[in-house]
Amino acid sequence: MIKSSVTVSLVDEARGGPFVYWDDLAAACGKAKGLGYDAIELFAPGANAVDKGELKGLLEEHGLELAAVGTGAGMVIHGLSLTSGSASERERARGFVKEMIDYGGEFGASAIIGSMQGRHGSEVSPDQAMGYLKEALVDLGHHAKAYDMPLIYEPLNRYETNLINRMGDGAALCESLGEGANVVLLADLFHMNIEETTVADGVRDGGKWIGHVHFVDSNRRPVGLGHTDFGPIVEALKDIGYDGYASAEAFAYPDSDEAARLTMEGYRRWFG
Ligand SMILES: [Mn+2]
Repeated sequence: MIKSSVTVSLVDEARGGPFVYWDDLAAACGKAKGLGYDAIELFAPGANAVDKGELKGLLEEHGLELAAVGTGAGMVIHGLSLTSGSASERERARGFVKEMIDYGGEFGASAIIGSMQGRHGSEVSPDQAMGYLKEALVDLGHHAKAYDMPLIYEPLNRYETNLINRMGDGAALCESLGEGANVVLLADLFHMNIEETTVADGVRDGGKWIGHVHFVDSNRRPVGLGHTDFGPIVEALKDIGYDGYASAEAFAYPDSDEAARLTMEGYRRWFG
């Protein structure tokens, strides 16, 4: 059974980014529950941004799960990257992610490596960057084992990383790390619309490694407001036996409430 989730951002520096609800966690939880969501996905400035007791109370009050926690604040606030040319910066990046793994872990939520993967460039060759990325994923996936939750790695489109852009390459990366590495893939339908031959083919290429889905239309607007053909994608997700979250990582377009409502409408249409 694929479950529904909606993103909540508390990160000022990410203003205008692809998150449905903003700023007010308590209000977002109330609205998510009102629309029938199973969970929220939290994008926070760091592991100390929201008191764990407060989050626990809100989730319990509304009968919501925590689907996952983002780690991109390490990049957008602190400029950290797991593939930086500086060893100390790579170490700080891992430290930031470990704190987020520890934070989410207590709620049974995985941490997501998206923008924190960084990119290769003048100081770091493609081979070096892939080496740093693999080392980091193994270390962080191992760290996540304490919570019996996998680490989620997200291939991004070419404008956001030059490391891994396609699900097939992501699956090969996971294969190379091995099952024991405790790393799964995030299938973000927006990135895939740019990079894959078809999004459905990309889902099949990711196959058993897919552990999380960002459920969004072709233009990063809520499901139904772009040109994505969801039928074949949903069929592919069923074929691979996917049973994680379909999480709304979409612009608050035309506004947060409508984006959340439209995504839930899409979720019910495609997965209900
Ligand atoms: Mn995403």
